[in-house]
Amino acid sequence: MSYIDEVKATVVARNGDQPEFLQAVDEVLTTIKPVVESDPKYKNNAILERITEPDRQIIFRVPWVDDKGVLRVNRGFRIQFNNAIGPYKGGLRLHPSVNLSIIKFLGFEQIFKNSLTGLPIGGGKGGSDFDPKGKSDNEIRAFCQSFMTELARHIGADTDVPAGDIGVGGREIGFLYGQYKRLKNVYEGVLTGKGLTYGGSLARTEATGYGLVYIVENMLESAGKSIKGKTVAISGSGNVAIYAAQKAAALGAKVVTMSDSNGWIYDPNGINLDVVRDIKEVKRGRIKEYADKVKSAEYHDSGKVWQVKCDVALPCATQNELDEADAKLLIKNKVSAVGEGANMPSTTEAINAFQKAGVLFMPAKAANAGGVAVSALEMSQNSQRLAWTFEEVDSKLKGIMKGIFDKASEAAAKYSKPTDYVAGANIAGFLKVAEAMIAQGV
Ligand code: NDP
Ligand code: 2IT
Repeated sequence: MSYIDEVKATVVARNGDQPEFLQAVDEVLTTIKPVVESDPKYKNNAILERITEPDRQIIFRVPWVDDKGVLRVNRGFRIQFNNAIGPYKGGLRLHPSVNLSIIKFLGFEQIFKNSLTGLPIGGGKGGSDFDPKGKSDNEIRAFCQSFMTELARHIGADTDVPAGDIGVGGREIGFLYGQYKRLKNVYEGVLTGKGLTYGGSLARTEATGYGLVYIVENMLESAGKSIKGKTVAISGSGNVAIYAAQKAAALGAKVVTMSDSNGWIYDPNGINLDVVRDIKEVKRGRIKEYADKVKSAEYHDSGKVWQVKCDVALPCATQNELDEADAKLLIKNKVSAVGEGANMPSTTEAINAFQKAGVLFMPAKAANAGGVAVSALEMSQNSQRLAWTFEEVDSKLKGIMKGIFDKASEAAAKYSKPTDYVAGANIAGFLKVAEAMIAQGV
């Protein structure tokens, strides 16, 4: 049995009940094979055994009191996966589907994504099965304070720096930060995605969506194309989806779809983002309301956005939201590029279908790295006690996305096919972390 297959078997035996984690590990180990087999040092240093086992897995009880005075209990997680190249860094997800498998897959992906940014950040992720939908501000605050009461002992500006993910935005980061400060009496950059009045960075809100469009544009340009004039299908209507749509429209594309977990909208005239932002960012409502307000739009509560004909598809909602049947439909409708704004939104079979059909495909680790990259820039600003302008941060983000595109392209050309950005991103991300692990001993 090859070294890779041995490690895969061990990971399956240890984590058989964690399908999302196994899916993420399988993709990385399969694609980095040419590198791992090119030098015995990876096996001799047990790099694959070590990189697939988190440094630390913290699971804790989160008790809080709801508005009716009823005591509720959720489960909290923080997975500190790998800190070879910097403090653990990665978001917190609040969604009822959260479990150990989901947080471990996200933490594992984060190791390679963070490495690709070129910035000194390790991989981590956390969250809870708490459902923020329909909760009052008071309940959100009660939950966040209780969650941080336990989390605070495990994190720190030089140890582990959480941020947002699904269900965690500016409001939640504020409550979490306030509680950390109260417990520790330290004013430090322990979280990113903070408000601009207390250490947040300009352009962090926009960063993931903007970065996604920047790297998709890099990929299209390398094939002699551009996003200008293209029809774009986006799923989701949260932080990543909204700012991907904004940047795509600014570059001359027409975004025709968005969605949430209840349904999706199609607006052949191009989505009016002011309306979406009012529904989602201000009123915390449902995407259905868009069709009540904009007459050219249709609302569907079954099917998916991928049935709409488009040139560019940007899945920006959640894992495994785009399966093989969706990929085949997109291919039939002549999609030319796919960029993953969400983490692992395409199933393995969907990725294989896109690659086989010659669709340009930019995987999540590279495509959505702009968010964590600007989080790392927020950490730099906090350490310097300075704040950079929007233009400064945005131009750094553009440079970082181009750097990621170049690294993924070079590794793809060297070890696989020039446009195999899946292998390219995994290999380029892996090489830096593995080098650092070997240098630091066991
Ligand atoms: P938000 O909470 O702002 O938005 C999430 C969106 O996805 C909502 O429209 C939500 O709909 C939809 N969604 C979430 N879960 C599901 C589900 N199980 N089924 C269908 N729709 C769902 O999160 P973000 O925009 O921040 O995150 C979106 C994706 O991007 C995630 O995969 C996240 O990990 C990834 N990401 C986020 C980064 C960031 O900086 N925020 C950085 C890199 C990646 P509904 O409201 O109905 O739940
Ligand atoms: O998946 C991700 O990269 C994020 N949710 C952002 C993490 C961060 O630390 O900004």
